[in-house]
Amino acid sequence: MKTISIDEFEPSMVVDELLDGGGAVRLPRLFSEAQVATAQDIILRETSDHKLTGSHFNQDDEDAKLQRRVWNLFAKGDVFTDMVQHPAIYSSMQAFLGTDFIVGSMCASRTMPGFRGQEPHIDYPYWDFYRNRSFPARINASFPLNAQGIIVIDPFTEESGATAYRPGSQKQLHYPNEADNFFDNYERMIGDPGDLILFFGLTWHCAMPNRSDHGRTGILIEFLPKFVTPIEDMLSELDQQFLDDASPILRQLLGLAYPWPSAPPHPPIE
Ligand SMILES: O=C(O)CCC(=O)C(=O)O
Ligand SMILES: [Fe+2]
Repeated sequence: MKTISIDEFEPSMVVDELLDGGGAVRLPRLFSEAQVATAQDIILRETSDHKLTGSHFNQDDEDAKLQRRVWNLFAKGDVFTDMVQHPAIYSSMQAFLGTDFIVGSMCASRTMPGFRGQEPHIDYPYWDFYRNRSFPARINASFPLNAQGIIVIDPFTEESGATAYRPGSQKQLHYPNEADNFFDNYERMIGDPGDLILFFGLTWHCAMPNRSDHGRTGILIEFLPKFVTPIEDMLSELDQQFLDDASPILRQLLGLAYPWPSAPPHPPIE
């Protein structure tokens, strides 16, 4: 995976590597130890065994115990809204997805020791591309409808289950199947706490088994062009005060700068 230090970083490097290179880049130590520690505390609290015994949790759902999620991090603490607005994220996503790009989901994924790993897949809005007839004619991989960010919270190692991916697989729009033998040929997204990994969601990838003795937490962010519907309903959990206090960038990320659908007469475009 190409590593881009913050000193050499240019948005075009991210665009070129995601479209024409391996499909993924790492920006080391974008976030401070203090930010990582604050995020970790909140995620551990929200994914504790105690929380899992809540009435909404199905005790038989072994997978949910081993891959614990915290949805809608916008509603879980300022540290998450600060991190997602980092200038290196904002400028590279503007270059990759268009200036008015949005966030479709921001969640934490904490895989536990014993987690068996995910199936290789591609991400929303391509995530059901095995139903390719539900997509427009001649849709292709020449331009992106998604980027994924991972903020590394626990060390991403081979042992802990760092995300696996097939470099170059993003150049063809194809949902990975048995015949692709993903597990015969893949690389890992290895990273340290505070690193940011960005990848094009058309790159075949999956979380891998956690064979370590600790949880493996990453913050997963889905970025979309302005016109793709977010996968996660983030707004209904955010109160009016949050929205009133939100920066213009945060409002854009939440889709609030995009006026459609609207009741006619339609708003003018600035
Ligand atoms: O947690 C990971 O390593 C990847 C997760 C992922 O790809 C997903 O949930 O779509
Ligand atoms: Fe994924």
